[in-house]
Amino acid sequence: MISARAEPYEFAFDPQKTALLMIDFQRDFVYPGGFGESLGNDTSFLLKALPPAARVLNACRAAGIFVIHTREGHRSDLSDLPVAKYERGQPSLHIGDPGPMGRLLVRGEYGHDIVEEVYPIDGEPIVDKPGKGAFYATDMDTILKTRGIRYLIVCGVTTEVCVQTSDREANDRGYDALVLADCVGSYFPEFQRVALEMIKAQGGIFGWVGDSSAFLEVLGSVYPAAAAAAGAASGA
Ligand code: TIU
Repeated sequence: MISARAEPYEFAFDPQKTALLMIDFQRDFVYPGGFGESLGNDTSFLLKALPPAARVLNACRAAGIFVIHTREGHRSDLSDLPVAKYERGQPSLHIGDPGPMGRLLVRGEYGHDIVEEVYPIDGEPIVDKPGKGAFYATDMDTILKTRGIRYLIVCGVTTEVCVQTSDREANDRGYDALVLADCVGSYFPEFQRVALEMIKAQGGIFGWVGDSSAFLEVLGSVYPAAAAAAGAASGA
């Protein structure tokens, strides 16, 4: 077991039983012209999570930590899209409507896919999910349990929506999860702050909150290749 500085106290984990969970780093949320912007959001707020998340991703790959990615989206016939989700917010553009990056939040479209900086490589499962949570209507739990995973390192967007929903789901399923504050992003700075507060309050009611530097420090001390990979990703 090794441990990373975190709140409300050190996050102890066994790297062999740990997965890096990369949540919804899709063009639809991160870039203008996608689903996120159609909801009235300024997507530029999410961009700053990408460089630290890429460093963590590269370090975990070098350390041999299991990596799993998620994407929120729907079948092209929208048969898994609840009417409630379709209608919510009375947006000018709905899920499934055409946009500059293809049909909004539809699987197989350019906007639905993951951005280049953190794109999956061979051997890293991608879990397509119809909802906000990574465990709802997916085989996420089966994949993690099959690998003997107990600990999760969490990066992704957005902090108070898909990241926190997934973190709560993971908590109820018996995982210990560390959310890296600089590797998650929200359209709302205030929600970023309070979403992270909620996780670590009450002795870590849903889990732990740390940051990429503390995590990379401990990983690099045990796996020198991880330190080199993180440095290479940052251009250091
Ligand atoms: N709207 C918003 O903040 N997020 C989402 O709709 N999905 C995810 O967080 N991935």
